[in-house]
Amino acid sequence: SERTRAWREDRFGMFIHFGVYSHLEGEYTRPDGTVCRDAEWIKRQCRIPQAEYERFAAEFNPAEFDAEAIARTAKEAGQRYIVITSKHHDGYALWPTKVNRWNLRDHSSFDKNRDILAELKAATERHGIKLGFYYSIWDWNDPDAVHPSTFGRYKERMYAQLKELVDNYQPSVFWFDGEWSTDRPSNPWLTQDGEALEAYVRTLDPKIVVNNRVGKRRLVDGDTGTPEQTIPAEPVSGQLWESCMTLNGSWGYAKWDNRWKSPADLTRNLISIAGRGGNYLLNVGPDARGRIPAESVDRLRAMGSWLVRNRQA
Ligand code: FUL
Repeated sequence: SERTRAWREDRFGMFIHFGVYSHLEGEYTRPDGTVCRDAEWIKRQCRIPQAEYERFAAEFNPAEFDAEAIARTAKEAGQRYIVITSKHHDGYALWPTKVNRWNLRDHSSFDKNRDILAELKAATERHGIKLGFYYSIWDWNDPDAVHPSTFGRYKERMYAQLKELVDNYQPSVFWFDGEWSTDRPSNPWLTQDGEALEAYVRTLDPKIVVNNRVGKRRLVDGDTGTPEQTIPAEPVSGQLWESCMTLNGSWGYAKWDNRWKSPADLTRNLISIAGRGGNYLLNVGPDARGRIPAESVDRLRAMGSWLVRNRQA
């Protein structure tokens, strides 16, 4: 369709996982001194108490987040769009949402005058790159999100946040996630919830590309399929798709994770995905200060120079 034509031609994008979890850099030391490791799931996997996670958030200060450098890195890599976690499962918003105070403006040690999504919007525009948002339907922070009887209240806040994102930053993509959560066993995210959410996004801006994780429906109903860490041998016929992958083994920054993929493997992935008609969304996880790890930048540069050498960029 008209909506997805440009997206298909974009082929290669940058995924960015960034949030309070980045402040922990993949490691949580429990009160008894033992260490628990994870990345963006660290709150759940390491059972960090809510009050303590909130204290980490209050310390979070990504002062070195450099949207211009990120956009330039994407450009040099041959990437044509960026999808950043506006809100991951922990519910923390990277923009100054008015819906609650669980966000980078109101609950951090970061400069109150900065808005990193606005900075990224401006930088991507300068470089002719599109900006999209990952948004988790699943929310570990909002108490109304887990109870069927209160879920409607959570949904209103979610809809209000999505409207803020569209009004403030005009995203080209909404990359939903977490609709598969089993946190509400008696009332999981229903088919009609996904359909209603997609219809709502269309009312905000009909041009926005939406991924299939908006809801549990037949894959072909969503704009784009989302294979994770794999290249489908046989893509679903008639469905657009995008393989998302990490550069090492983690989405969020983890200082211990040195399972870096080689530039040759990454370039092979890109070629094989493009050859099968898919898009490649390759992830970087900025550290606590907001910097993309040098290992990631090096790999993206190597891919970009391969593309230029082979006249693909
Ligand atoms: C998954 C999430 O649970 C992971 O944390 C990550 O965001 C990945 C891209 O999607 O569903």
